[in-house]
Amino acid sequence: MNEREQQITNLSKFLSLVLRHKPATVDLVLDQNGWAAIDDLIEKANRAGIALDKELLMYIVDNNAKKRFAINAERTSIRASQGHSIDVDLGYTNLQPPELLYHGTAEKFIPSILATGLEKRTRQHVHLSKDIETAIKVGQRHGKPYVFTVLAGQMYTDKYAFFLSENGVWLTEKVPVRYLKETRN
Ligand code: HQG
Repeated sequence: MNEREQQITNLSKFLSLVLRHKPATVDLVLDQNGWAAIDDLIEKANRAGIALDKELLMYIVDNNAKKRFAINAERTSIRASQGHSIDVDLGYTNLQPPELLYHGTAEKFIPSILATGLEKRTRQHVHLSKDIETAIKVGQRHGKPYVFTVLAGQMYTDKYAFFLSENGVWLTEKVPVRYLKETRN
């Protein structure tokens, strides 16, 4: 990674931190839907010694591989599209998911997951991927990856709510063990 790429990665992590988990680290306040005013965010970041301007911010939003951040229509506010630990209302509507979704985790979590099902832990939702490759990448963040197949269509029939984040991640409240299956390619 060159210096510019490292700077972009660090800033992207900073944005995830303040827009998903800890806005107070730079004195930022998010509204109830998770939005921060862009000018305010930049000013507070600068005050905390973080070099950020509007051009750089927009570059990160547009070029982020996972499209983690969304900008409002007026281009005045920014929020994270998913991944929050703080309580925000993202306003997504309940949507019928594909028949199968995937959850990438680490092998070490399998016994616990098979005991209690998938729980959202520190986040606002359990995160599910639409394909196995993405799920493997998510799981790798935690250790040796393992992918559960989630019977999402069946869950939806059984009245579990599903939401699709603006960046293509499926979200739900929890996944009981009976909807988890071994993944077969
Ligand atoms: C595990 C990234 C034991 C769960 C990704 C996961 C995603 C359990 C971990 C997004 C469990 C939580 C979210 C149980 C769940 N017993 N372990 N009963 N239930 N777990 O990071 O899904 O790069 O909060 O399997 O791409 O890994 O940040 O959730 O391993 O979309 O944009 O508890 O974060 O996106 O870990 O990742 P996380 P996640 P970003």
